[in-house]
Amino acid sequence: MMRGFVFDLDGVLADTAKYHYMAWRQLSAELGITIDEQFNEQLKGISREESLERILIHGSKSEIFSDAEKAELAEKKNRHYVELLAELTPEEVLPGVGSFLMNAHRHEIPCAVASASKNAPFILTKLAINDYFVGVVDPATLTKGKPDPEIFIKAAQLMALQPAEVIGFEDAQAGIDGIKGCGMYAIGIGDTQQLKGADRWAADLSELSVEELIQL
Ligand code: B16
Ligand code: MG
Repeated sequence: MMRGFVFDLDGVLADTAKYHYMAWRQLSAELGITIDEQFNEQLKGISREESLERILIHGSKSEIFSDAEKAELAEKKNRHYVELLAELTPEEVLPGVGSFLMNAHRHEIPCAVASASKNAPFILTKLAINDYFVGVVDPATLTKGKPDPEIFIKAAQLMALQPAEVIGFEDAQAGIDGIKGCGMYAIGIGDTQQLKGADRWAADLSELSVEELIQL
């Protein structure tokens, strides 16, 4: 039996990826670097600092900036991202999220969040789904980001469960790799054609049943 669920945020609970993309595109344009949606795919699930590094390498500008300047650039992107998040409302949860979380609660299945985003607590509060989670892993406490399984192992610990008792939901390849890396059951969410190694795939949570999943 499965005893707990761990959710990625961006792309699984809410479509915040579009705001990340808008904020990165604005910063990139200011730096004279062009990024498109296809490039943006490889930023999903990746930390803010690592995302900036990938953009700078893409624009052959990684060597130009000092570490302090890179920290300031990452901060600038975040200021713009947080401005965009101000408009976020509970209606922007992805399809099926509300009823799935309610069902999990009804069955007393604990849920946790394993997001690379340092803005996760703020976003969960804006979406009004904060109370459904026993915990949110703080990405600042991690020694390695996704695809390392550390964040998912910590999420299982927050629920006092073994990874093998937990189902993980992810929209990014780095996340699926992290989930499988600690022996959890992985469900790929979204336009999942490209997600390799998941145990199962769904367009969104509305296609999945809590009652069926806990029997796995
Ligand atoms: P922040 P997830 C990730 O969220 C995003 O997919 C990724 O694009 C972003 O860079 C990362 O969070 C860090 O976010 O800048 O808000 O700390 O998919 O792991 O929920
Ligand atoms: Mg994601």
